[in-house]
Amino acid sequence: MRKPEERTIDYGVQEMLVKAREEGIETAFDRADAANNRCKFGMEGVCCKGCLEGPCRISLNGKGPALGVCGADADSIVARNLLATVVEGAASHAEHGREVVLTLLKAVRGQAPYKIADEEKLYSLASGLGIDTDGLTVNQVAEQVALKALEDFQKQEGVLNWLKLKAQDKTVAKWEKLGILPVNAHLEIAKAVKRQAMGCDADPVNLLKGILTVALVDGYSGLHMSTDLQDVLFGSPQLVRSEYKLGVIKREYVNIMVHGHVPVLSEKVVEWAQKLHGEALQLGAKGINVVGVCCSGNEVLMRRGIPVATNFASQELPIVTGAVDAAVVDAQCIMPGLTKVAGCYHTAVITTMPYVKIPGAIHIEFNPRAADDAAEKIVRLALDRYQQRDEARIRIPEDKIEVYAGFSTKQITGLLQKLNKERPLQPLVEAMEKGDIYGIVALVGCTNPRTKQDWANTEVAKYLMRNNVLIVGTGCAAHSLAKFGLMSPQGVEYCGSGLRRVMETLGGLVDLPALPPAWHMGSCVDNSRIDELLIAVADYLGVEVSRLPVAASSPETHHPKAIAIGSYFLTQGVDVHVGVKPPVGGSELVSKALTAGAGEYGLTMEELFGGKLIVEEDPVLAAQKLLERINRKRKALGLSA
Ligand code: XCC
Ligand code: SF4
Repeated sequence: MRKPEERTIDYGVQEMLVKAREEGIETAFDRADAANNRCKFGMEGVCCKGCLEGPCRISLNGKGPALGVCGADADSIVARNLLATVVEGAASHAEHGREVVLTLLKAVRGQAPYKIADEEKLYSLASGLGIDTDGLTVNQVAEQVALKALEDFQKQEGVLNWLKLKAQDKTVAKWEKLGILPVNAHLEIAKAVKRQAMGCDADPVNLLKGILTVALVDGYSGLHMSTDLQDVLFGSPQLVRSEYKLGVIKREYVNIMVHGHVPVLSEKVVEWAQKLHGEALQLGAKGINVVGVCCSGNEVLMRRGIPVATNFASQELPIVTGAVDAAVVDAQCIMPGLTKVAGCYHTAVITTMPYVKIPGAIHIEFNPRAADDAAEKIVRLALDRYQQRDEARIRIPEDKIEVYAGFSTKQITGLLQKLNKERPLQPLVEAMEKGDIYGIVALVGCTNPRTKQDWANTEVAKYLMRNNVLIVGTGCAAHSLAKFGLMSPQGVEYCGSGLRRVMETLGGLVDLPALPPAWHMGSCVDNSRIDELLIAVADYLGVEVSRLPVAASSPETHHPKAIAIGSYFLTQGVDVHVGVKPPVGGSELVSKALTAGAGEYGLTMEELFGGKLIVEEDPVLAAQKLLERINRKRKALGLSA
């Protein structure tokens, strides 16, 4: 059993791990320790459960079977398994996108209680999609945009509308040549599920191409579409101040934790928490306090400044404070363990989606049409549970910290316009050319109960910042950086002098001593914002994204979605680091295709697109490798090394 300080560097979480142990409550960290004897075949990706002739396992030392019963070898099995993983990630994100589309469509047809919040973004999407808006009302424009989005789940030929809308033309031409352009999200997902099934695609190179197609589905029908339409519905984020860590849970308030991903739910919970404020007062509480976890937390933080309690690995720990009255979830990254922990307290765990239920949870179905009804019920349930608290068992860590979030591309360009009205990217690009900003690294992805929570995420970021690399963060990795001060003006303490200077100048434009050197760009679907920023810089320089001195890093990965996002960045030629080994080691072909340099091994990602996968568990070595890659790209661009 690891000690609390070996499981996480977050003091509040450590304190709650001790409390959990005292009270005999098991958490994901305990289960990770107990499940220590991991299957080597699984870890290397050579276990196939594709049919009832198996499971088949390919020997790792050459002394056992080299083929499955059907004759599949390690290369096919590893490639198929990886495809299945990327499909899970892309399906999660594409379904997220589709839910948002349907919400928008119902809203503008008067069938769901949501309104358009960002007309400017709506019109820019409409124009990008080639919609003639002449004579149309705002709602009619939104309807046309939503229908264009729906086409990406229906059409039988052509290319995803959202890909054409968002990707760089030159890169699209590359994908076209390779034959990996996706037609429609559902079709590609179904095709991929079929091709990895028993007796279908066995050619590892062809399977890798299949992975790239699904990665593009993830990027466009998942990330970009979700962010775009969420901004239309709920507004594009602007700089916002808030707080992080378990100390944001307040003893005198009714506490509701929102967890999951799609803001269609969390936005309504926030709204109803405000509406029922008076009823909380009547119960003797000071109000209703909504706190976020994981990406739902990111969504309401970015747009509403709602504080964040914690990230993935420690999602059960807010409940251990004894002061969370309801935990409401939608989909993805919800540990079934939540209801076991909640069962030891008065906390109600509320599931909301018909296809995401957990034994022991209360199910209140949430759909856009009945959004107000459901959200009201959810908040009332929290009020009800508040009255059942056991005061004697409440202990809330005091630790909390200030953050600034809300870095949408709109926010960033708006800010830079204060320096250069006509060409806002000029100051940023100039700083990059001078080396004051040596490069940009997207610090993304998760935390993982098997590794020390927040440690690798923050170590990689700090090392890079010292070397003047600007960090842009999303997902649970952004939570890690926020929890440790890197997303506040104080974060400049960790910066090299160039980066520090730039952040101080930019901070001055918004009356802050400095801008945080790690920009919080949102949830995991908001990796689209990072993509958008990189494309804007690349277009400004007249090059492809693959040539920029930038990279992505996910030091504490766990979810298939993170693997899908990483694959998406690889298709654009961005180097991607992961700090947890993906299960591909059993196939030299697959691992080399991902990790070898151009010319080092047959056909590789680097050769095709210009970026590769870097697998490195040690955060310092990882940061050094990323710097070396950035250095190389700087030189190739003719910038000082
Ligand atoms: Fe899940 Fe988005 Fe990973 Fe966090 S970062 S653990 S995927 S919640 Ni998406
Ligand atoms: Fe074994 Fe082939 Fe069936 Fe996989 S698909 S379980 S390798 S027989």
